[in-house]
Amino acid sequence: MTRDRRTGEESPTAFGVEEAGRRRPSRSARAPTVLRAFALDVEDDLLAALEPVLAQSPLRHMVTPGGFRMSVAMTNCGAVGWVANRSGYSYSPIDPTCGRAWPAMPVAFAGLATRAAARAGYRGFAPDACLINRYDPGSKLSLHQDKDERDLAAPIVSVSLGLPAIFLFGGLTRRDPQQRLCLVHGDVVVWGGLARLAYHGVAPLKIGHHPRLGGHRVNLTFRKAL
Ligand code: MD3
Ligand code: FE
Repeated sequence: MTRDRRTGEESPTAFGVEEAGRRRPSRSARAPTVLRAFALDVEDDLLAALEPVLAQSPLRHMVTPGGFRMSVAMTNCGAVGWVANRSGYSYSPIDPTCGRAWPAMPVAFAGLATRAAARAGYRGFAPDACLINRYDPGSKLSLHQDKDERDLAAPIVSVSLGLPAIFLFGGLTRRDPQQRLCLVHGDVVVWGGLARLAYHGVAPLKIGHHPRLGGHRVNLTFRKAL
């Protein structure tokens, strides 16, 4: 962990190894911005807004193009939603399970994402997609990059709720060394710059009990997909 000299915020360094003979990208370009407890003052609004979203577009286990059922249950809100199926990954305006539009992005969701991005230096971030991931004990997310969005210059904002998780992130290749970051209820992370393309994943969720979310972790991931 390092501390940003300007803001005092903790941020893990994103890339352990740099190419010999090249200038190291600045720390701010490589590292995500970790905003501890940033969502806590709106947690009631977030959880209240989540209910009707899940009622309209229920959580489901998507199947990857390779035929694997994902252990994380997912749904979306916003103009478009991330979907996986046998033919690939894409952003769709339609929820395939009900054939209708995804629920609108709640104002409390979008407002939080915009404020977090601004705090990290990204003014005017207006997400059009929010992927909602629900982890049960044992659920994990294998190492991957997020590259299905059109504008990779826009940051991704993630909000952690419920049980803590160990988040792994490496560099621009699968082989780069990985760092671990424990994310707990209320933490918000802004992934911009080089960190936006880092390989990342989530270790299997440990059993536990959270006063607001019971035996689960919920992650909200805000993106500009279109
Ligand atoms: C780093 N979700 O949905 S959020 C995903 O906790 C995803 O549910 C994880 O990875 C979760 O794709 C991690 C943090 C996150 C999201 C996007 C990133 C980290 C990222 C994109 C690039 C680099
Ligand atoms: Fe991801």
